[in-house]
Amino acid sequence: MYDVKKGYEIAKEFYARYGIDVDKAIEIADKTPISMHCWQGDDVGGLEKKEEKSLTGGIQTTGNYPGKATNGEQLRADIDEAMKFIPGTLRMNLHANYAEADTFVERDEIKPEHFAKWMKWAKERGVALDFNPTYFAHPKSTDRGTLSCADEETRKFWVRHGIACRKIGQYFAEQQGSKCIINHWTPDGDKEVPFDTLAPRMRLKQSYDEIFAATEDCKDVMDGIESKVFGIGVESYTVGSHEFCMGYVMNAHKDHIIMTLDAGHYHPTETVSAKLSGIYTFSDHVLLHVTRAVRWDSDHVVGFEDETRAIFEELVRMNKLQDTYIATDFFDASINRICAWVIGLRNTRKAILAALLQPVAKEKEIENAWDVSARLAWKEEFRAAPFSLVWDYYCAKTNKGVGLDWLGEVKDYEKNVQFKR
Ligand code: RNT
Ligand code: ZN
Repeated sequence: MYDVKKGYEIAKEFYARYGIDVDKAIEIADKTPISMHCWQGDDVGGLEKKEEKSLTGGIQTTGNYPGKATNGEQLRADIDEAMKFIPGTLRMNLHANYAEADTFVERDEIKPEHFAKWMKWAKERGVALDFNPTYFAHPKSTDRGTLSCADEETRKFWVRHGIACRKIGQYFAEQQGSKCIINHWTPDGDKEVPFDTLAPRMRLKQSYDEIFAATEDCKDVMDGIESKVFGIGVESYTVGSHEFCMGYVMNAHKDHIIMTLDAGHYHPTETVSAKLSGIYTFSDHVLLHVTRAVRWDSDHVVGFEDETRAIFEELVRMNKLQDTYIATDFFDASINRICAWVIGLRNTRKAILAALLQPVAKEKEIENAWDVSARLAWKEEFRAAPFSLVWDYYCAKTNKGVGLDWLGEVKDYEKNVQFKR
C-alpha cells in the first residue's frame, strides 16, 4: 500500500488552488444517502413463499453465477457483507415481494408486520428503509397489464397493492423518523402498438389517483413515478412512458409525487443528466435509479463512467444533490452478487464525491463573464484531476477498504459461505 495520507495532502493542495475544499466535499459525499437495492442479492427473486415466481414484466437478470441468497437470512447476511465495503450513508430499498410471512399473504394484503425482520435488521444498523410496490412477477401481472388493465378486477387488485404499499411506507417512516421513498414502476405495455393507446393510460392515471386518494393520511411517504421506454416482450408500447409519467407528476401538484429517472430507461441518445434541470425547473425533488445502461435497460452494475458522473455533476452544479433521492437499481447474475453491489455502490459514491470536487464557483464566474474559451479550458483541465487520491483517503478514513482491498475478503466469503449454500 502506498502512503494514502501523503497522497491526500497532495490532492488537497491541488484542489485548493482551484478554491475547492476537499474535506468539505468528503463530508457532504459521506452524508448523502444512497438507497441500496435489496434485489441484487437474489436476482429480484423475492421472499414470498407459495410458488417460485419467475421474473416477468420485461425485466431480466441474466447469468447463473453460483451462491445467490435463497432466504431472508442469507440475503441480509450478504447485504451486511457488502456494506462492510461501501462507504457513506446507506438506506435499504425493499420491494414488496421481499415480504416474509409465516403463511403466504397476497400482495393486496401485505402489512408492516410482514417486514418485521427487515425493520429489526434496519434498526439494529441505523439504516432507514425505502419501499417499492411489486407490480410484476405475479400471476395477476400478465400481458394485459396491472394498474392499466382493462379487467376491472385485476386493476383493482393492483390498486389495493399500491395502497397497501403506501401504508407500509408510512409505517416505516414513523418507525425510522425519516421519510420513506416509494417508487412505482409498472411493467404495463404491449408487444405491438395497440389500436387504442389512450385508454390504458387513462386507466393508469385513474389507478394512481385512486391509490393516492385512499392514502392521503400517509404524509411521510414520497412517491416516485418511474417512466420507461420499453421492456423485453413489450417492445412497442409502454403505458407509463416518459410523457405520461412527467404529465402525471406535474399535473398532480402534490409535493410527494415526483419523477423517477432510471438511467436505463431512455433511447440510447437520451441521457438522464440532460433531463435533470428541465425537471428541476418545475419540481422540488427527483428520485434517481442509478444503473448502467448498455444499449437498453440492461441493469448492468453501475460504472464510474461518463453518464453516471455527469448525473451527479449536474446535481452539484444546480445545488440539487440534497433534494435528490438516490437509489441504485441493477441486477447482474453473471458475477458474484456481493461484488456487484460493492462495485456499483462504491461507484455511485465515487461519482458523488468526484462531482463535489468540481470548481463550481469558478466555473459559474467564468460563464457569467461569458468567457467561453476559459470555460472549456477549465472543464477539460479538470478531467485529469487526482481524484483517486481523495477517494482512497476517504475509503481509508471510513475503514471500507482502500483500492481493491475488499476483493479478497469477498472472495473468502464466497468460498466459505456462498458456495456452501
Ligand atoms: C424496471 C425498473 C424498476 C425495477 C425495480 C426492480 O425497468 O427499472 O425500477 O428495476 O423495481
Ligand atoms: Zn428502475
